[in-house]
Amino acid sequence: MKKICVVGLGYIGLPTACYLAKAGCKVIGVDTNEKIIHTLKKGKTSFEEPGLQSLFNGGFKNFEFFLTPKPADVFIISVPTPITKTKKPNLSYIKRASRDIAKVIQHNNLVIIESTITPGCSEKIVLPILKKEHPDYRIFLAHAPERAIPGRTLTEMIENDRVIGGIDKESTELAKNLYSTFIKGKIFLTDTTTAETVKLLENTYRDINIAFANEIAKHCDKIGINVWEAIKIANLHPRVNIHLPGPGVGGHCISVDPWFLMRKDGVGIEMIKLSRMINDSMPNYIIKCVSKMLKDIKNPTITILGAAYKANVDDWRETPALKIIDLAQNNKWNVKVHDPLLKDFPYEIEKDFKKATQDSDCLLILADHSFYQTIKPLEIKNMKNKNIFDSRNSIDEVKWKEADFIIKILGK
Ligand code: SAJ
Repeated sequence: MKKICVVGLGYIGLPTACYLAKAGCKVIGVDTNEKIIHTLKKGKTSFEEPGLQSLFNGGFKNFEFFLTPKPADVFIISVPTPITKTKKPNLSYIKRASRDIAKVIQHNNLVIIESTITPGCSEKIVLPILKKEHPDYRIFLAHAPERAIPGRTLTEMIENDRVIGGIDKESTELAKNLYSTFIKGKIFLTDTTTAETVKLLENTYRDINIAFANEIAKHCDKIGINVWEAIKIANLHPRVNIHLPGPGVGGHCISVDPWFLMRKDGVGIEMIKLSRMINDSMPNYIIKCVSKMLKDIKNPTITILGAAYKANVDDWRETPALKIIDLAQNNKWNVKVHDPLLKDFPYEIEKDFKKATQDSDCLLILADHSFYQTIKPLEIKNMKNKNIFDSRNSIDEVKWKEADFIIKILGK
């Protein structure tokens, strides 16, 4: 069996490494974060994802962990590709991983990039770095962007169709053979730049669609109709699929990837930019709506329910909750944050729901974790004023009304 070196053991690298270890490959897991390596060496996964710990246990004997890449047959790069403050793609992690791999790469090795990258990055940036030390080496290189959604990563990693684009036919075939060891979905083969672009199109499509939903939500608030019902009915049309409004788009992908599609000359980007702006401004809109509810309360206390970027994940990257907390504090509101899943959040997280509602004037649902469905509104007796704003249309309104809550739902 092959020896695979997975560089970057985050939300995609670790599950991919686990599937390969389970398939019998010898896996060298690499991460520059010592804490992650230490945790993994002890047999514990470094983040929560349904089913991940047991998958990891199953292949544990095939793993070795290091801070830098070691010689292998195949290298998989799954490091972050964030954006800078000025919204430019930050490829520094990709470049660093490529440089580290170049130090140990051997003739005929295959390198696969899973990270989301800019069109042209594989051929124009990664390949020259890999070949710099050994221009005579035959190096196979392919882009195989991940498509799994956090919360369902393990299932989607196997079942989703994949796109793989190599710099040549052999690279594409070699990457396909490796992924076929654990993927059940169809694998579409193409060139690297197309594969790079496809991944960006998928997330940009979703961002634009959500921006549309957010605009309709604001419109429905104005004209007094229910956006959730309107979208549900519109989506009954066989060729319509409008996404859902919310407090803004978070996560490490959808709020970031559209910026990777922007070209220097600005051609064809108007709609992408506008959608980013609309989604990024949703926290302001949410705060405006909550302000209306609290207009008669001096120095109110609000309790944010769910600060993760979406329901049932322990991930707060790019979460709109951060901006909402900032805006609320700028308004001189007292802010409490409750989240049953988050750890290491920049603001203090109250894990005890009862303490989180103590003396609060308003509950503000941002991430509709399943936990909140278990709350019995009649049992909440310690709030100063009973207001609830739901940005996800997740609550059972009858139950909250019974408990005398004043309810406002985004777009309803
Ligand atoms: N959101 C809405 N309305 C919706 C759907 C989502 O406001 O109708 C918000 C969410 O609350 C969240 C953000 O958008 O803040 C993103 O959440 P998501 O569930 O749409 O997507 P991610 O970021 O968790 O995962 C996406 C997925 N891409 C697509 O569905 C096209 C996943 O398949 C990709 O693998 C992942 O990005 C990635 O890594 O690129």
